[in-house]
Amino acid sequence: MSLKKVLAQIKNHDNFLITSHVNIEGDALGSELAFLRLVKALGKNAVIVNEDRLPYGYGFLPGLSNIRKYKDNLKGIKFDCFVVLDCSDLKRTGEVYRMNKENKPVINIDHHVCNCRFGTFNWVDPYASSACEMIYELYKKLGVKLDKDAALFLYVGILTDTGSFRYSNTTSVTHKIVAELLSFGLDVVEIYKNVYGNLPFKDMKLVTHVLNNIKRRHNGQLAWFEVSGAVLKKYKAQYVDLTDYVMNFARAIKDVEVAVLFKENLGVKNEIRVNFRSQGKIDVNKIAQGFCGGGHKAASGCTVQGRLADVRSRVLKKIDAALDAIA
Ligand SMILES: [Mn+2]
Repeated sequence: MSLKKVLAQIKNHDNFLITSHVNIEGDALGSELAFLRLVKALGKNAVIVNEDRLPYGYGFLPGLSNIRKYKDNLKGIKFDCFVVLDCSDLKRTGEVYRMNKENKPVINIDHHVCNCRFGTFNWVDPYASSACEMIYELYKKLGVKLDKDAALFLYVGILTDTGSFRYSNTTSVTHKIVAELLSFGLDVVEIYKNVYGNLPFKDMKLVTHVLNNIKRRHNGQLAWFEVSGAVLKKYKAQYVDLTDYVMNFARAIKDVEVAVLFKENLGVKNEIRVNFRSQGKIDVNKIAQGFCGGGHKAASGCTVQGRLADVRSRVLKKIDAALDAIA
């Protein structure tokens, strides 16, 4: 069993480099910090290296000084095991995977359906709500006691990946785990305020601009938004991921089955990030895979080369066809 092998690898190594995916968010960050705390409790060394800077809303988490940015001076980091969390593909770590020049064993712990099993040791559980739910299991299996900080990290990951416990990945197991985490005295009001109530005002202006230009097609079953590079520049928004904000509004509209956000990449010409959300009838993991992306049945994404209008038309046609197929 892959979990057993992962447990053995954790026991057998002493120095871990931990990373996750680009566009880092709650589950990636929470699982990294919780994994780091876990191995430190076992008397081992660990450091987290991420491609991106910390997103808004997570500055309140303890232990952030354990996180280094890939662009920073990383000399002196030694590791004998490379741990990738909440990440479907090694290339989704950005450039961080390049640090494993000496081909140290790679542990891959993830819950994405589309995970490509890139690790030397893979533990992939698509039924877990979040990577954090899997890290919780590691604590139990390794006999490491949770404390308030570990509970906080795990809670943040589960909270964000389940859309605050309202997506279909929320199970009785999820709630049982969360019940235990809350017993450490977590302040759910304060956590929610930090994660979801911290958007800079100019970013909210961008959100309202994007919402204002929402479009629908397919008898209102398909809603979509787009954010051009020009609009991003105009609003000088700092927050990189508007997806959850605009998608929540799209999903609130009667009859909407699928919502899509197209965003021009400011850094790379003719590269479009596409994010999908589904109410359940359409498997958007499959749609994203058609464009070399992936994720979950109800939430996925891909990066497509091409001009915004061309990419948009190609992607929307695929969703039209999927909606036709269930009609
Ligand atoms: Mn996740």
